[in-house]
Amino acid sequence: MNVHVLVFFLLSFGVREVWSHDGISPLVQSLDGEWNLWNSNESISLTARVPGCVHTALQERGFIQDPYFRFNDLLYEWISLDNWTYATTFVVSKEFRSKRQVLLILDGVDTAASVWLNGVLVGSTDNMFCPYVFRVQGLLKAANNTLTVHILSSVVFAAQKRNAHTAYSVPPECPPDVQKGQCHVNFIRKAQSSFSWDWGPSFPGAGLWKGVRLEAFDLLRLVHLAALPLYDIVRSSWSLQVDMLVDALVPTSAQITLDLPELHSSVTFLTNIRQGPGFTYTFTLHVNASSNVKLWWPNGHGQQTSYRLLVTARLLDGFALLQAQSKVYFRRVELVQESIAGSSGLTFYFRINGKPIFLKGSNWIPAHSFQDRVTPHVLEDLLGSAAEANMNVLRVWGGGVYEQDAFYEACDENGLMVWQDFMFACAMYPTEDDFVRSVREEVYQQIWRLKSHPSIIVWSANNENEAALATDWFHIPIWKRPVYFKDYVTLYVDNIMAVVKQEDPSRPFLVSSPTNGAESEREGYVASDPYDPRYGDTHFYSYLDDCWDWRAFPRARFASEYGFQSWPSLSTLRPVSLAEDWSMSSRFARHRQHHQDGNQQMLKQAALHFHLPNSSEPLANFTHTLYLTQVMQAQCVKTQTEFYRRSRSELVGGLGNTMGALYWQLNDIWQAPSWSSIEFGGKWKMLHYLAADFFADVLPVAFEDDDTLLIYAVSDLSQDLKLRAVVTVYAWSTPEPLCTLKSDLVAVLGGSAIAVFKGRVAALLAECGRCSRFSCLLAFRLEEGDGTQHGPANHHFLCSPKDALGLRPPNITAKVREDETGLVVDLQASTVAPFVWLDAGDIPGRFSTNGFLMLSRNRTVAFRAGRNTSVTELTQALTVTSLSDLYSP
Ligand code: BMA
Repeated sequence: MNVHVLVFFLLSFGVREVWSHDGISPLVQSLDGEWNLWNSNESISLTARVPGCVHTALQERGFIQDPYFRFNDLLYEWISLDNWTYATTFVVSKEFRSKRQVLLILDGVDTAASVWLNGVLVGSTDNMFCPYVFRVQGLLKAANNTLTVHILSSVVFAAQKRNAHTAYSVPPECPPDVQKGQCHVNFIRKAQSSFSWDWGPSFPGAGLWKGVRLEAFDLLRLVHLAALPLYDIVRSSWSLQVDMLVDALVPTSAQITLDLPELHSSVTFLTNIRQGPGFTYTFTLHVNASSNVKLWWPNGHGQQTSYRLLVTARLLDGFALLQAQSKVYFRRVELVQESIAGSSGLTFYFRINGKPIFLKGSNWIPAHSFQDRVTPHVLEDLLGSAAEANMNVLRVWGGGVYEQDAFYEACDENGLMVWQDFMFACAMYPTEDDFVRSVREEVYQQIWRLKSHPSIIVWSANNENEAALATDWFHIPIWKRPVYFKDYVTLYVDNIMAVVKQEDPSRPFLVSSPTNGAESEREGYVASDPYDPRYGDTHFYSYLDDCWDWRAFPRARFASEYGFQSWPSLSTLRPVSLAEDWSMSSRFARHRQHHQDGNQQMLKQAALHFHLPNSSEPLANFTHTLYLTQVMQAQCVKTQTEFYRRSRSELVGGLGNTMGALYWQLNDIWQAPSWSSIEFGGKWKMLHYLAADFFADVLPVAFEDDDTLLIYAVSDLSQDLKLRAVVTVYAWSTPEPLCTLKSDLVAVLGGSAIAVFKGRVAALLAECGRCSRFSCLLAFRLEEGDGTQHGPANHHFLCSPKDALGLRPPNITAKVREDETGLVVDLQASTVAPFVWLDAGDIPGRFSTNGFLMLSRNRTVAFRAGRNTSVTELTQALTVTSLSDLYSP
């Protein structure tokens, strides 16, 4: 080697900036920006942003309206049936072309495409989740270089692949009609929900959804830098495993130095870098024993301290080859599956830094059909909302996309653990060589991109495919089943698991969700009943059983999916609808509902406890119905989540020791009814406000067992407390309490749930004088001996609100004013008001509390606006609804 080349890289978790040091070393030329775009017969030709997609370009240039408006998903089906070509022209400097190697890198192509540089086919793509790197040295000229990407219709491509698969069918062929989607999405490595889902439209997008660039270098390129923290239990010491993936043009001897300046730890290795594009190197840096390593903790359990890792590589004579920097965190993760005394199953819980953690959170789906619209603001808002609601985990569900780097960075910083699925959902998949090869590359690339993130605590290979196979969703005749079982093991075990274990042994791996975990593995990776509550995680949905009755729920070890639908508010629907759409019987209301019988199920579930709205005024009737679906959803998910949380320390008939509650689903992809707790656009539904309470560190939970009322104290704290329940009886007819009872103080150990109050309902009511199940309700809270309250106040209805005696319209008045904290709303009510709901219309923002039971005549609620607003504007926009407002006398 005769050239002393200075190669400088700055790396920070996948977001890589590279700069030229002296004009001769690795050069990067971004090809992002404005490209030309046309369809197959060139009847449409326009300019389009890269990164971006065809739909966004067409909308920005006025060829189409908002794809989300009314029925446009149907109207614009032609876009995904056509082929599209992206092209750009660019100059390349002499210096750039003189480098020994030049790479053309496309970080994300959606999906099946051929890539041409100056008329030469440089390669093809078939996987949205893989970056593509082509070696193009020699193909570039000084000016007028043209890069052309021909993208095939994903719908047509998937159908071709399906038709070529003649030996046996790979179900499902098509989504159910109610989803109005496209067929054969399991044959294309693309966001599976883009062909439609039960909460989302069919927009099989096309485009260059991530960046495009050229990189030129003479000697070597650092493709990936990853760091994994390792803990030595015997010595109680930390070290860092540093993995590097290097593309080297010539063999090189180098000195690699790893440095953690804040921890006064550093080490240098002499290593031989081999020639080739994909060799990996692993080094270990022991952290100085005298340094105090601060750990990464989940939200609610501690800080998320990060450190800087500096990596330099030098030639033996001291010249710098490479310099990189990365954020690193220290945390341990274990998935504990052990036998339990008194149960035939196994535990299933996560231990972080040695501490068992109850996982509280939700499931994440793609935040938009068109990923270029998922801006940093959208991510911050959604992830901030999750953390604010006291969540500590999100599951990145397997029917969407591996999220962008900014998503995982924000999760690291917010202490949000990530259960990361691989992108396979609700289907069988082919296992032909080319498909498996592409999947292996996808898994490899994603693992390397993501493995440094402490937030990711588990890899999970698919969503519900074990269950689909075991419980025969697709009606596969018995004699044909062995093929599908074999394919299942081939894809998820022999390939995906094999790559994961090779590239990242630092985390637990699950083959599916739901799964029985270790028990599924024992049964050959497909358990006879993957929903068995004694093992692993469980998904549970039941829309018509009474959700106020906790007996309806499985006492699972870990509930990773459960939920109920609701409608978003009118302010969210308004921009994509017309006044004629605003009724439950409209074509629009039916069109946006992608779950079979979803609208009826919501009303039936609501009708179990509430009268349905009866306003003769159609718009009021519609908005009241939207509101009521949110009340129903919030109450159902609250009841179910409280059941899981109070089950953490208990075994009943061998079931329980529940250690996770992730409801389905956090966010929305468009404006439609769904299971989400946050509407498209970021507005919190009632459920999300309630989640902030039912996920609180310390939570009082009440339930009835026969006629006995029990109040549990649930604590996720580390320290022990002594708490008692304070129960107050109210009549529906008046906000003045009738009487208050206090239990004895009970020791509530950190990380446990325990009964603090137990008493017969009849006796409790009798003590309060003239009170019945129908005329009274209970409010309760937890306090220490000195009266200090822990956790939020909670309440328990003794009858359905539809049967409540004395519940009258509360005539709530609201007055907006400004104080030193910002805008606040003073509420006044004449009587008890359930489910008080403040809606700021189009003004983005959050109330300090919402959807609450108002048990006093006055209450002040703060409003944190998402943009500049005023007392006048909020006064005009604000509506306040409570349950009694739904019913005209
Ligand atoms: C589960 C999820 C999703 C689906 C949801 C609601 O099955 O994994 O596939 O959207 O339920 O039906």
